[in-house]
Formats: sequence, structure tokens, C-alpha cells
Amino acid sequence: MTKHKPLRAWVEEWRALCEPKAVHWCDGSQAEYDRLSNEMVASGAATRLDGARWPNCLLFRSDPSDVARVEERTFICSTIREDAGPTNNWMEPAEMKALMRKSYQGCMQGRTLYVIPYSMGPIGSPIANIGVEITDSPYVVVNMHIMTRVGTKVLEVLGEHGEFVRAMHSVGAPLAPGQKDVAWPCNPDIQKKFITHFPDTREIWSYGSGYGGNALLGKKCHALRIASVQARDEGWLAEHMLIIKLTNPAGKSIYVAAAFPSQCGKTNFAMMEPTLPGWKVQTIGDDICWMKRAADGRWHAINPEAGFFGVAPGTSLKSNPNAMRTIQRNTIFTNCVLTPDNGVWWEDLGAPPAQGVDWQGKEWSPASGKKGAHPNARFTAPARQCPVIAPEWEDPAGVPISAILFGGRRASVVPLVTEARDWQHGVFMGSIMGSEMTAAAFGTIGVLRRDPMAMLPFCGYHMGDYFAHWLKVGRESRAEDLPRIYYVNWFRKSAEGQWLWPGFGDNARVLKWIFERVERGGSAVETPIGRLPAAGALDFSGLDMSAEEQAELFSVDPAAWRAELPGIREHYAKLGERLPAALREELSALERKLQG
Ligand code: GTP
Ligand code: SPV
Ligand code: MN
Repeated sequence: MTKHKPLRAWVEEWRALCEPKAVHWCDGSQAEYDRLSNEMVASGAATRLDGARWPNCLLFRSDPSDVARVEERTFICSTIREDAGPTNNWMEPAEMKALMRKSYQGCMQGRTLYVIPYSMGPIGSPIANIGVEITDSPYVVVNMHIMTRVGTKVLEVLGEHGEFVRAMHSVGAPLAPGQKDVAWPCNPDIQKKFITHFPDTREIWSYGSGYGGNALLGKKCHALRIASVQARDEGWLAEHMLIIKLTNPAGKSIYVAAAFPSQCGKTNFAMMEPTLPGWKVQTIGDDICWMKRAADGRWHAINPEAGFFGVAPGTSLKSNPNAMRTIQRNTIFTNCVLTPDNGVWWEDLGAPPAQGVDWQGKEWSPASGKKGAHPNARFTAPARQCPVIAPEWEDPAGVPISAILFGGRRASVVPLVTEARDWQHGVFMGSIMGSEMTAAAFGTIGVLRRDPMAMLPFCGYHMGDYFAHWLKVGRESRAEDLPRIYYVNWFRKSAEGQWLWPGFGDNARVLKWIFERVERGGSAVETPIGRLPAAGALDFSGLDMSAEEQAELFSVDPAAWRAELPGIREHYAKLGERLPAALREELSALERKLQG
């Protein structure tokens, strides 16, 4: 155990309220992982996959009510309401705590309370940040083992007085004496679920869900919602971004970060196999990026996570071979199809099994016409298993970022790639980005929503202040130290509804142009929305695309952009007084340019 008195007192407080049958302090060891895995297999909560083909892999099936993040039950309980802003749900902190304490009362009866000391970032790194999660879910414990650095070493760094983020989680399903547990305990009533953040006191209280970002509290709750507030206070950036190392055929490398909303291609991009000969992409992170200004003046990024919690459907040897190689062993699968030979399958993996068990535990065959895996089915896999992980991925000093990409799913209007004229213009691009919604959260799939910097569901404070913080970062850096900013769109469709762009490994063509721009080469043309590759500047070699198709990818239709303006104005109007004037001016400048 630990000599950290406030930590022990905090755990004791929750033990008394939640009334678990036992308390276990996690040491992060393989033995602990194996014991919990075996217990969950024995209880029927998990299925062990075939040991020869899927060594040390488990499959879980969640409750059908608990399959994704629940944004309408996610709260930012800042002391002052205005600080949460119009894009977050808010409740007065004391009121929320009183309400949630009622739910937590006795909520762990019949279960074990696990204490998970974790580090976001390499243990002991000056950029890393420590949290402690309390949970009654052994599924959460084994996932946290993979996604973060867990255990005794973290307690050592914490010492007797170290600061930590307090992260409290319960599935909200107490067991009466003798009551048999279900495979996926949770509170199926959505109105009873709460994913609550108290940014001013660096606390997270989560109740009722066991799935992903709702329950693995180091990820979205800590590394984005709480960390974005820490970053605002301390002058750095906590972002929903992948990080890659990009190397050209001459062996020169740059580092690139990219913010795409949930299920918009970060994991795929982070592990890409470029189709351009000689170019190399290596992974630093696939979901979250913490960026700080280093002594050299440049912005250095670390991946605070230690694993990937990736979308399974669509992942295949064809689309993402490096992900497939990463998930062959020591991986947790959730809501995939179980095949008759104890393997896993999901849509677009390849030839389906003749029959199997679907994500709801029912007999299933592809002939049924129904999806076997849930669209938000996921794998949890150690990052170190990725065959293209960059050697410096755990460098405590981080890697200097040369370019930041923003992008979402836009079937029309937005061209393949646009370069910002300067930092402020880039912040404007990020602030107006929109994306058609996916299955990563409950909501209406396909509907366009503005998701600034891919942070709409993850910003722990007022979005207007968040934009102001980005602008401040720009003002306080020399222009040559700042990453260049790009707006990309892999998802443009033809009038017939076909993808205009092959995507995946061919996205390296866009990276090549960006590399050349960063190196002060690569020609561009000015347009009302920013700079686009000049004719011939984007490498289409070996791609079977007509000149018309290429032109369509880059078309900037002033009428279509003018039609965007009311939506952008509405989006800005919602942010009210705290929207920085500089962005309003950027919008006016865009309007003027589109009229010309
Ligand atoms: P989260 O983990 O939810 O944050 O998602 P993510 O941003 O990591 O997305 P991911 O890489 O898992 O991709 C999500 C979906 O987008 C998958 O179905 C992919 O097949 C698809 N996708 C990824 N990259 C591309 C691309 O370049 N073009 C097209 N058309 N689809 C893509
Ligand atoms: C996302 O939704 O952006 C994810 C999955 O990365 S979750 O961890 O569930 O938030
Ligand atoms: Mn994500």
C-alpha cells in the first residue's frame, strides 16, 4: 500500500460509501492481469480465444444498452456555470455530488473495489500526469493495464504528497447476497448513467456504464477533459490527436499530429503503410496528444496512453495491416463476433465465418443480413506490439511537431487538403470543422455537426475560451516554432455517392505535399479558403484517376462555401461573448473572399 495519506483517506471514503466486499490495490503485474482474466473467464464474463491463433486474447460482450460514450450524460461541473460553456452539460458541483452520492451508496455490494494507480505518459516523465481510478469492474482493470501504466511504480512516483487526478467509477450494479452476476454489469437505464467531471478539483465521477471512454477514466475523462483544463491553466495543449513520425525517401523525418473526430480515421492514419515508394510512417500515438513548448521553443508532443482502444469493424489486413499485427496477442476484444473456432470476426475483416455468435451473444450467420459485430466494437491492445511503433514513442521529452492536421467526414464542399495561411487562420479552420456523425457516441449517424478540433465531446471548459487558448499559444511562440496547420478531408464523395479518394495508405500523398511545404518546397495556390496544392504538386503517380476526378477533389465551390456560412455563424453565435474577436474577423474575411 501507500504512505500517501490523502490517497488512503480518499479510498477509505469511497469504500465506506460503496460498501464493497473487498478492496484490492492494483500492482500492475502480469500475475494480476492473468488472475483477473481467469476469474472473468470462469464467471462467464469473458471468452478466452484460441490460444494458438489468438494467444492471451479475451472477448467480452457488453450489455446492449452500454455500447458507446453517452454524451448527453456527460457533465462538466465547473464551479462557475459559464466556465463549462454552451457545448457542455453542467450542474452545480455540490448538487451533482449530492445526487451521485445517492447512486454510489452501497453500489459495490457483493463486488471488489479495485484501486488503480496509473500514469498518463511514461512513469516519472515531467510531462506525465498521475491519476488513481477506483472501480468495481475487473474489465476496467485489465483494460487500464493495457491503456495506461499501472501499479506500484506509480505509487512510488506519487510519494507521500504527490498530486493526482481522482477518478471514481462504478458500473452501478450491486449484488444482493447470493445474487448471480451477469456477464456485463451496468445500469441499463441511460438516465441513471453519469460521466461527470469536476475540473476545478481535478475529479471524475462516473456511474452506470462499463464501456470505453465512460469507464476507462484515464482516456477521455482524464487525458482530455481534465487535462484540457490543466493545459489551459499551465499553457500547454491536450488534444484529441494521433501523432506520427513521417520519413521521406532521403531519410529525413518530421512529426505530425492530426485531430479527426471519433471514428474518422486516427488509428488508421497513425499506422498507415504509405503507397508511395520510400516513404515511411511510424506510430507515436493514435488518439490523444499532449503538447508542450520545450526549451528549444518548439511544441513537443507525447502520447499519454500505452495502448490502443481501436474500432474493430473495417480493420483488416487490407485497410490496416499494422493494426491487425498489433492485435494478434494480449488483446481484449469487445462486441465482436465469436467464430466457431474461437476466433473473432467483424464486418469487412474478410471472408465471414459460416456462422458464429454475434455481439449480443446470439447465434448468427452472415445470411441473416444483420451485422455480427457492433459498429463501435473495439480492440484494446498494447502499443508496444505495433510493428511500426516509433522507437521514440516513449521518449519523456516528446517529439517536436511540424504540422497539425484537422479533418472530418464531409461528403461535399471540403477539399482533400487546404493549408492555413498562418496560425490564426489554422485555428479558424479547426474551430469551424464539421463532421458527419458516427457510431462512437449515441446520436444520429450521418448528421453534420460542428466538432471544433475534434474536441466537442472532450473539451473540459468553455469552447470560446478554448479557442482563445489556441490563439494565445500562437501569440506566445515564434512563427517558425509553430506547427503549420492543414484541413484535410478523405471522405469527399462524387455525385454518384462514391468515395473520390482512396484514402488509407494513399493519404501519404497528402503527407508528402505537407512534408514538402514544411521544408519550404511544394507549390501552392491561394483560394478564398486557404492554400491548395498547385497543379501537379500532389503526387498522383500510380493512381488510376482521371484529370476530372483529381480536379473534383480540389474544387472550391464558392456557392457551396457560401451555403456553409449560416451554419458556421450559428455555431459561433452559440459560443456568445467568449468567442475571440480574431475568429469573428476570420469569418468576415472568408465571407468577403467568397463574394469576390
Ligand atoms: P476513435 O477511436 O473513435 O477516436 O476513431 P479513429 O479516429 O481512430 O478512427 P479509425 O481509424 O478507427 O477509423 C474509423 C473508420 O474510418 C473505419 O471504419 C475506417 O475504415 C474508416 N477510415 C479510416 N481512414 C479512412 C480513409 O482514409 N478513407 C475512408 N474512406 N475511410 C477511412
Ligand atoms: C472516441 O470515441 O473518440 C474513442 C473511443 O476513442 S472512447 O474511448 O470510448 O471514447
Ligand atoms: Mn478517439
